Amino acid sequence: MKKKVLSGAQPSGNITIGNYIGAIKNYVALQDDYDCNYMVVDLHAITVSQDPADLRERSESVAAMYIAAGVDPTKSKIYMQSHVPEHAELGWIMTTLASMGELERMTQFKDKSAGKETIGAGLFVYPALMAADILLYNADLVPVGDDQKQHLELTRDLATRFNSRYGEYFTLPEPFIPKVGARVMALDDPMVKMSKSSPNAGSYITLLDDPKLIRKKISRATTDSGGAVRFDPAEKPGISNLMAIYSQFSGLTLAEIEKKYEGEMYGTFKKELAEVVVGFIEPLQQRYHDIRQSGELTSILAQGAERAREEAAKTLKEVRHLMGFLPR
Ligand code: AQP
Repeated sequence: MKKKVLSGAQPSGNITIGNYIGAIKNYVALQDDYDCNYMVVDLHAITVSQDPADLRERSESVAAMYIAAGVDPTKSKIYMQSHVPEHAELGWIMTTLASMGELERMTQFKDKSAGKETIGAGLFVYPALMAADILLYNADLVPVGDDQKQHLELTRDLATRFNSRYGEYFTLPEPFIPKVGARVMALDDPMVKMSKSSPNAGSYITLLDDPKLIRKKISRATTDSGGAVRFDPAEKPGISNLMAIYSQFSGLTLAEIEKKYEGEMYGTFKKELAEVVVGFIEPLQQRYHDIRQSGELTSILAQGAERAREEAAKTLKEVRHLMGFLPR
């Protein structure tokens, strides 16, 4: 039997090159060898307020983007998290296993709640729902960016806690994080992660950005003092971030990029980086629009959810039994 993979992205904005490099590229790479579930995690997205019309549009957009990026719905299950209600039920169970202290230590919660007057309880318990997403299918591997590593560790802790209280049941999942581009940084501030919901559109590149806009955003990206194109995240975080992006879209190693741009100025490097990114994104956007216009998305999502639900329902039945719930 194939090992299992689970991952997802929130429909909280348009998919960025950070989401693609950190996670979605690996969704595609793993789908031939693993039994893969790729969700659009709409229940996660509502942990911050979402306009209903935007949520609907982005949900379809993220699903279409998975396919445009190369996720094959005949191999992988693509579905909406909310179409498999077992996620919410196991999410509640995981919430009861998590402690306040553990959840308070989550850096993503700290970042997202910083400076806010009101903080939704959903944002606080989000990592318990993420643990449920993964454990519901006993996933072995979770392709994610570096920002999700801490949530993965919590998932393993919650699984271990469940197993020791109720009997060995859950598989402890491993994160699958790219070596280069694990945390793509914001274009305007290389000390901050690139995020699709950032209020500053100049900080990110989305896979739906117009080529002209991509060129402009890259030309304005923050670089460091000293002109050499050299990978040194501590001393030269701006150019190092751009080099990681170049590497992921061109297939060149960081050393090859350094060699190629030896003696060149940042300007030349940035111009060519923009063409590398645009060269990848233009055909992807064509595929994306074809999928949106084909009208096939609804049935792809329905089939994905149906296949996922079979397995999810089985897990939940066993979990309820182990915990002492009366059979239905
Ligand atoms: N900057 C990034 N570099 C590398 N990987 C990243 N990921 C996110 N940002 C980067 C990875 O993309 C996947 C989907 O992310 P998500 O939608 O579940 O939520 P997120 O991690 O909170 O991503 P964003 O873009 O920052 O969304 P918002 O703005 O809504 O919070 C995950 O695997 C993530 O690691």
